[in-house]
Amino acid sequence: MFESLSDRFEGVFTRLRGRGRLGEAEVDQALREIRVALLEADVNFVVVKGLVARIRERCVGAELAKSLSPAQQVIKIVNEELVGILGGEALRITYAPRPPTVVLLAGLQGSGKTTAAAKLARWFKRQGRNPLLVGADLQRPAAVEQLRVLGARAGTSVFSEPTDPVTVASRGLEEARRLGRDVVIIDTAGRLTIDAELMDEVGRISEATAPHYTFLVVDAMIGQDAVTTAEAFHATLALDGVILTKLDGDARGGAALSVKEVVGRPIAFASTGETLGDFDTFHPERMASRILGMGDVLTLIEKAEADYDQDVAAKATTRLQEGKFTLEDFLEQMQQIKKMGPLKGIISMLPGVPKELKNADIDDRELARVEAIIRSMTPRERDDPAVMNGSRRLRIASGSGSTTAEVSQLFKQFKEVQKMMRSAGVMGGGSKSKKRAKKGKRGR
Ligand SMILES: Nc1nc2c(ncn2[C@@H]2O[C@H](COP(=O)(O)OP(=O)(O)O)[C@@H](O)[C@H]2O)c(=O)[nH]1
Ligand SMILES: [Mg+2]
Repeated sequence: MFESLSDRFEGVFTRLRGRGRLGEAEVDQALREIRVALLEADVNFVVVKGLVARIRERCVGAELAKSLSPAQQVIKIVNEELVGILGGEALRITYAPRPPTVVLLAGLQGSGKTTAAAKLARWFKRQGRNPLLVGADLQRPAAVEQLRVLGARAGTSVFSEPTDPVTVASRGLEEARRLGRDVVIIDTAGRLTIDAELMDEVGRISEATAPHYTFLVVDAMIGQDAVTTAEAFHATLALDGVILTKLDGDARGGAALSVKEVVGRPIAFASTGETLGDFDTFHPERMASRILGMGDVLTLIEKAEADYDQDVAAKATTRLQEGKFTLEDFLEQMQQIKKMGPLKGIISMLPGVPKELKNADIDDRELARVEAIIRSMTPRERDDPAVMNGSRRLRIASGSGSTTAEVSQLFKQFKEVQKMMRSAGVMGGGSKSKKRAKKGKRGR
């Protein structure tokens, strides 16, 4: 998703950086390239036209700040405008004073409604809520069963009955009140294309349940059609937002960049995979910086904050500063990183990482191998690699199922890391007095 667009932007910005001052001709050239890149990414052409016009106006206008280089200024402006068309700020869910808060999902068949319903249930649970799923797709017998399976995975029960969709939805609300559930998520039937019958059914469900949030579930892969679909549903349902699914696919991304601008409703949630956890509120500013190749640093920081044990981190920092960072600490750090998910996912979010590395086959087993080697060492060996010798190496190698060469390699790499940290001034490599002087300054 967005890869080709990112590549194009990167090219534009690299060329801009190569120039000192930017005259109108350079800006024009860059804007032409940006326009083509957006159209190729399948962004609605009305959206492209407006966007490029606004960027031009601001680039040519008087707002160029002195502190930034011309290229930086263009990037900044493009970034801000991208954030704008993506919806500005992330949507905040507010809860009905009198529960339950009702969420209605609508959309075409296969757009990902049922999956999104279960993902939403999981998401609400993580917000401390207690949702109930309602299966109002009675078109196919398997639809409710699918919701039950996914609901069970999210740890949420499902209400449904073989009556009719409107009755199921209304009864679902009653059931939620009876059970004391504070959120109700209604999954509805879809069709392959928009038709009157579908609109009528979902319209009547909406009337009967008066949802607080009506979300249209849109498959990002359908590109331009996303906009027409959204317009049609919005006409009947007064949407509150869009849930964009399958952002993990190789879609060109145009849908994401068009929906808000054309329909006037924000993207509320984004779904990025088949498992229930691949789902979160949509953050325009993060998406924009990802498109501009700045990496999704914010997401990474949040992930790190959620998964990283602050005490372990603080301890590691102290150990580094004291110059005592050992293989034992290294192992602890590795455990922390592992909690954040597969390495490939983490690397893909980092800015400035070369494409070759992002696409490289990063093997988490490599991490596991390093871990096995460290685990086969005695505490003394972990603390002071200087005690290592041939027989110890042999013992560690056979204990961890690796070769002595791999064991030596690990020690070599660890020494490199230590050296790097020392030269970067992280580790206390300097004399004691210097360190004390520094501490004194910090203290006072
Ligand atoms: N890769 C990927 N697949 C998804 C995503 N969301 C849904 N799917 C898949 O898309 C298919 C249709 O989803 P479903 O929820 O049944 O769509 P519905 O007909 O709108 O209820 C299923 O195979 C889902 O597993 C997503 O974000 N990423
Ligand atoms: Mg479904």
